[in-house]
Amino acid sequence: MNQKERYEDAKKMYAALGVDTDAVIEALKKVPVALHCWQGDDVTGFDHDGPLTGGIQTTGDYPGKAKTPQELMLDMDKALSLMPGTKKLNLHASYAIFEEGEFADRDKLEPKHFAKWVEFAKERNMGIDFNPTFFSHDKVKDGLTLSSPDEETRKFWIEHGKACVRISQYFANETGIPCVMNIWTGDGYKDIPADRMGPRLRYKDSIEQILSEPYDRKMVKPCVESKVFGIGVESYTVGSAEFTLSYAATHEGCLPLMDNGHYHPTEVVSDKIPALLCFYPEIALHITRPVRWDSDHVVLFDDETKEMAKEIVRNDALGRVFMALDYFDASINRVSAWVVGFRSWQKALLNAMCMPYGTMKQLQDENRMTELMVMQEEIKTYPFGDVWNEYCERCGVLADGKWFEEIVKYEQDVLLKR
Ligand code: RNT
Ligand code: ZN
Repeated sequence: MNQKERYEDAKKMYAALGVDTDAVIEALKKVPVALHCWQGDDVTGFDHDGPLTGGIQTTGDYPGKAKTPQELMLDMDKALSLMPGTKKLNLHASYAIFEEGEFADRDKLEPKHFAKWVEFAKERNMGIDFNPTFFSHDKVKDGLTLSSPDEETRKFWIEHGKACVRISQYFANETGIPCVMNIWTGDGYKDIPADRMGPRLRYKDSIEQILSEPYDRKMVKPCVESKVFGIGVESYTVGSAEFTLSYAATHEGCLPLMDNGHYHPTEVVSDKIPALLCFYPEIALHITRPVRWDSDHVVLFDDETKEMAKEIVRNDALGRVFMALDYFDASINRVSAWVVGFRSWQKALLNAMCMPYGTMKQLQDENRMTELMVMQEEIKTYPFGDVWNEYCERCGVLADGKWFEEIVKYEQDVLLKR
């Protein structure tokens, strides 16, 4: 059987469950997922020479890392060509592109420093998401930024945040697509603090000041990302889960952002998604793979990834959840890391969309839990791979088993020559 025939067979099997795979494929094509620029260069960026700080780390020294905006864009283009679906670009402020001899510190960043990214995104019909960069900078004082007791330090970072609101508005205006602006800081303490509330009150005030900068609520979507701990900030993080959820709940227009690497290892974000959807009109996600801790491994098509996608799809929330990938692995081919992660999340969404939720919910509500278990187990061995291959083909990208040859070639021709 060739791929078309296999797809036709699969389509019939899903149709018997009441799932229209053609409609699913068309629907998924339109769902935007943000691709993070920082996988391409180990979260280095272009505005500083110092190390990566803020409690996050990359490990590995695989050859071919992008060192200039041109290289990063070239690599990203290669990756994009191997990913099905609608892509959005996710940038950090540290990826500002300066002219020869020009420099602007984080508090002085302007839209013009991102004009080349806008051009890149527009040529590829992509929207842009944005992140102020509150790390890897000499004005991070004693590990603190927006929560610093030093008013000059705090002011600098508030000004950075405000500059980023203006840049986010510029991205939204230029692309015509809403810009999600995510606030995350690594602020915290390695050892036991004496005051856990003071830093949080300052953080709250700082975010309020940043978001007092005018912006169009429909086009710029500010979020606050929580975290349980980071390297060097093991005892206390200012932006904890309770802090960010409460902030978002009490500040209209601000979304909570959950990164599935930022919770205790037995907590699952898949269960938190429907809880938040009961209260928030919109939420945001950073999709990653935490291995024992917030290790930011490449996203795979694994159980929790599938569950997260299911919660978004079966609650009819694809239009309410802003999805972005967030991981960085320097130990493997970085372009491949981008592609595997993006394709895995696409697979998870497609898989979630191929489930007969109406029937399954009914079984649950009628307490027919035995049948529900049997059905959920049997769907696992349905011919999902044939639907996935068809989806890739209809998106004009190479199927599994084919795309990796392109990576090998690109590594030989481009990456190893750097
Ligand atoms: C860090 C957070 C944050 C960063 C990016 C680079 O733990 O997840 O989102 O990964 O901003
Ligand atoms: Zn994150």
